[in-house]
Amino acid sequence: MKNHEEKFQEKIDAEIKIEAKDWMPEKYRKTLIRQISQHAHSEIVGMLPEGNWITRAPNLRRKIALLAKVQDEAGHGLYLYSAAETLGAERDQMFKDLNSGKAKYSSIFNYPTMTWADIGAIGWLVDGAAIMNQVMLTRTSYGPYARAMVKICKEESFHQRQGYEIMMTLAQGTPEQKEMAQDALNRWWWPSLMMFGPSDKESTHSAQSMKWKIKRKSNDELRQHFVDVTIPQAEYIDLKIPDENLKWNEEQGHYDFGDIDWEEFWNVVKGNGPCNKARLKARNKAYDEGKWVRDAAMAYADKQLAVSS
Ligand code: BYC
Repeated sequence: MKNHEEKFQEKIDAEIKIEAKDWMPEKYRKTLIRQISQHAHSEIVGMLPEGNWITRAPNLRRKIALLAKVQDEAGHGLYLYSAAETLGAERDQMFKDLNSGKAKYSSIFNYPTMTWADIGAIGWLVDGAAIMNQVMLTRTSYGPYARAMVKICKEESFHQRQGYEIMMTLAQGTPEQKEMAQDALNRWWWPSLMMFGPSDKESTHSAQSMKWKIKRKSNDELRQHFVDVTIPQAEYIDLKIPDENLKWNEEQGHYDFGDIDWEEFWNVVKGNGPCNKARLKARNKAYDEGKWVRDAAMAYADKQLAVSS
């Protein structure tokens, strides 16, 4: 007789989605809660560097697009927190773990947005990297996560284009504007490559997550794909990728690229990046100031329950 674990793996291998009420190994549940909540936190913290520029967007069209993008990110966070809740995670606990610094979120959001061109670079590179990873997640084995990713990916595509269009406009503008775009690319390129996580041989969770089809492509595979599609985009707008070792590898049909500074990556992940403390401070402030809204929503829900029972 097959045990639960064997039957579960058979379902995964047969590409049958796992749903909230299905039996699942405890470690599968925990891995998903970890990844989905980190993903949700990334969306919410990711609103901060861009939110910083809403009041300073150069014109009304840019302001409207940026406002919409940041609102989309709040929505993505909400779908993802909801997906994590289907696995038994408590939303308030997830917030507390983020606010205390216990939970992780993407390293990329610990870098500052210094100029308007950074908003272009974030859309182009950060959302571009996110899409690469998230398109794979539309086929992840856990149904509620996969379905949330479908809508998120559609919106991310718009985000990526709005960023690339900002970069294109600046790159075709005055020499100062072009320099601003190049400077933003210089600062965001390497942190964007770090978004995909440690190299496959250093990745602790990849082997099990690939077996369970939570992840369908490895960190290095996705990073390589991102490099290969992004280089022609940089060439098209005449900007230079800040990597002296970038070279087309005819034999393997991809670009070889330079070494990533993993020390910087782990330093940022451990809380010592340029903006980690400011990000957590902003999240804690928002949480504390939003208490009255949560209390009011709970009081209203209790009242509705009392009326209906
Ligand atoms: N930053 O074994 P590994 C967005 C951690 S936001 C920080 O390879 P895994 C957007 C990892 O958590 C999109 N930590 O892990 C929003 C693990 O630590 P723990 C964000 C990182 O999970 C606003 C350890 O390193 N996307 O789109 O198999 C504006 C070992 O790593 C990072 C997602 O979250 C990192 N970059 O693979 C614009 C996608 N990388 O948990 C855009 C969903 C690794 O053992 N997540 N770590 O303490 C994933 O696909 C995977 O979790 C990862 C990592 C590929 C990120």
